[in-house]
Amino acid sequence: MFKRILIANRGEIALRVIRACRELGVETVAIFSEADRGAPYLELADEAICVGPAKSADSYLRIDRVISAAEIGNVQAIHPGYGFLSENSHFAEVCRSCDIGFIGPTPEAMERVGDKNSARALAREAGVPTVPGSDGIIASEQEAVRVAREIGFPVLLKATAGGGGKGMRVAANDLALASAWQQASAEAQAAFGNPGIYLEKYIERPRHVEIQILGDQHGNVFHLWERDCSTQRRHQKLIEESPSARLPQATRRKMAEAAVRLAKTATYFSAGTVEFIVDQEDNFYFIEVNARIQVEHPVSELVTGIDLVKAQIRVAAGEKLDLEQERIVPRGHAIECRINAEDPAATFRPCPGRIERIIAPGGFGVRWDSHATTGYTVPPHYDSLIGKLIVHQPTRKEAIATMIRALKELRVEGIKTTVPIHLEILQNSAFHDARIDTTYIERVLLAT
Ligand code: MV4
Repeated sequence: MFKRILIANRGEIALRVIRACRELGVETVAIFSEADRGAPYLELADEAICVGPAKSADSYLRIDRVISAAEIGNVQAIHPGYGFLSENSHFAEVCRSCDIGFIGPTPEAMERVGDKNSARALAREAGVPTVPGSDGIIASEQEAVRVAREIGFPVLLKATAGGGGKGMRVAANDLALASAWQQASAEAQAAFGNPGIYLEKYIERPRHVEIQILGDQHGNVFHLWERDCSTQRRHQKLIEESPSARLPQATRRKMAEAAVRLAKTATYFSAGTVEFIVDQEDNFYFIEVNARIQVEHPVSELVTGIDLVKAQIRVAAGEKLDLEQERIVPRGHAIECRINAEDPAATFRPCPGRIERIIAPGGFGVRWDSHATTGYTVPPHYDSLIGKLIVHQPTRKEAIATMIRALKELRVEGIKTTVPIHLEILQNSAFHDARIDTTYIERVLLAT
């Protein structure tokens, strides 16, 4: 096991990793930018090193500075968290060349699953259902029209270097497709430095269901069942839950087994998420792999009882996972609400600023993962997440009731947060009846 680990991240996920390390008896080195100097969670690390000014590009994203901090801090490994450098295969490669452990997949596995087009090829090889579409990058408008006519309109154009909804465009017919292909390609080149576009049949009003996987360096890959992340707004997840409320057991099992096959085909280890969309007839289609620990990982931890961050650290240290798939039986129902410093009444405009007072909820079945404290100033430079409220109860109905109780108990004074929209969603009949798809929030709830 490592003696000392650097956490190349900030905020709630940095605190989450520090907690896991402390329980493993591993020392921690935190990094911070000038904007995070003095943040209370940094005091929980054994050492904290400044890596630069507020701007991410000059601090948290500076590979040279993170590696320097790792050398100064005399660490054996780095945990990247999520976002920032967590899916940067060059960073994972630099760690390896500096003989510093990277707590995540190998650079090769990260690239195999990270490029959307190569991931689709892996999925086909692993017998994982993919959305009917092009067999790779579309080379011309003519090819786009030919493929679209084969699979049927509407179709969706996607950037192979994109992800998370960036660079997607729907086309309803030949004429629209020609111009959409031009624009999507130009946008992809501008946004990702790669104009590669592929094409899929557009699945109307899908649900977003993802499978948590966990592999070690001895060829073992396990799944921790699914999370339903359909409650989103503009590809920003608001609420995640497990299990997925309206998915037949057979479908859940087939998705989970498909995800494990894909990970094994990719020789993937550490934590990862295989993302699917599910149509109205419960058909599921592979979309992409997220080669990192995700914001919503606590939902899976609560229903399975497995600490995913500790498992990642153990795997990176070469340990074999002490798990058996048959013994990973989800228990109860977990729901997570992302508490962001945003104003839902003003198109979720970020609202950084000083938290005059914060009182966290507690009680039976309530988990509050947050770095925020009274007097903490939410900086404007990074994502607006200030904490995750996660509840775990025997049934979904009870979990919803506990979440409503905990949201009403949570006090955050001095800044606006997304608490009101969560209360509105949790008391909405469509959410209660689990009739939410990925378009519902924008189509119905925010249409007013
Ligand atoms: C799709 C789709 C419909 N049809 N692919 C959005 C980003 C990435 N996660 C994949 N996404 C989608 N891919 C086909 N062929 C609809 C979405 C989608 C979506 C998917 C999951 C979660 C939220 C979403 C919101 C809008 C669109």
